[in-house]
Amino acid sequence: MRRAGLVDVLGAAGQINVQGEQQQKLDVLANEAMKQALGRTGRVSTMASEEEEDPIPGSGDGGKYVILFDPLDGSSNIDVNASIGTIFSIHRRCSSTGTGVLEDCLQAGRKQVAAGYVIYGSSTVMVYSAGRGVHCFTLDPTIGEFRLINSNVTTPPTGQYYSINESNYTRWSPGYQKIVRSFKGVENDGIGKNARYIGSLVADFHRNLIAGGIFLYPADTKSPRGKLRLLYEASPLAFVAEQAGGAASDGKTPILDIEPTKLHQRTPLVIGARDDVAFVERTLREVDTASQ
Ligand code: P6P
Repeated sequence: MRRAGLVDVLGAAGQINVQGEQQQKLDVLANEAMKQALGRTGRVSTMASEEEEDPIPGSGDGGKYVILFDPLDGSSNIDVNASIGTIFSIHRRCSSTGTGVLEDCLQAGRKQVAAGYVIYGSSTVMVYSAGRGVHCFTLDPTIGEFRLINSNVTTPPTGQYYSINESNYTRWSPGYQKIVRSFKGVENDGIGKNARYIGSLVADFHRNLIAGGIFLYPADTKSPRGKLRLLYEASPLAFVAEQAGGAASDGKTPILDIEPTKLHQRTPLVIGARDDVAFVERTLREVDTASQ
């Protein structure tokens, strides 16, 4: 990415991934890099990637762990040099033998042993939690190592930002329309939040984690199950959000409590400041459930 444009890694790879999306060259490169790096550890029995239909066999029976990842999220932003990221979710295997086992991948987010992301922005920052707080590291290119810059990161209970693609407004439920009017200050005497939307989940999530905010990608008439994927986008970020004192739900149920049934299943996502997430859930109950 740092040399995109100088070497031939920009633009489309000319193939469609399992999601039906145009794969970017860097998507393919990032996916191969993740598989090679993780496969060599000898600790991973099974991997799953946004870029591949089926689970990927890891390093044989010795692997205790399962890793699910989105190798390069937000790749539509690559050619315009906006921040993009890698998201990862780590579980203990539940199968006793074999590799590439689907049941190992279909575990609820509450069972993650660790999760996090790397954001490729003005600096390369890795954020993760292993269940004891959230910790941030910055890559020091002079030594090629990640250095701890912030431990036990917490996110403000009420955020100053809201992040949502407002061009979908007409496709939302009345509840989400009311929520966004409230965030804009239309519903309560002009007291609202600042809108910030990069269109790259990791970048929007990271800003809200650090500065305080809420990200929403509701289900709508075009994406009735939402757009974002549960296992390697919503679930790992929900793990980080909860560890930082935030919250994440599909508008009703905590993301970490959703029992997955398909590897690439999608979910609505409301994530960030816990009081804002609670406000969204309350409003949806009052407006949408009441009107059903
Ligand atoms: P929209 C990027 O393609 C992505 O998967 C996420 O990184 C991002 O939050 C979302 O899609 C943006 O979607 O529909 O607003 O362009």
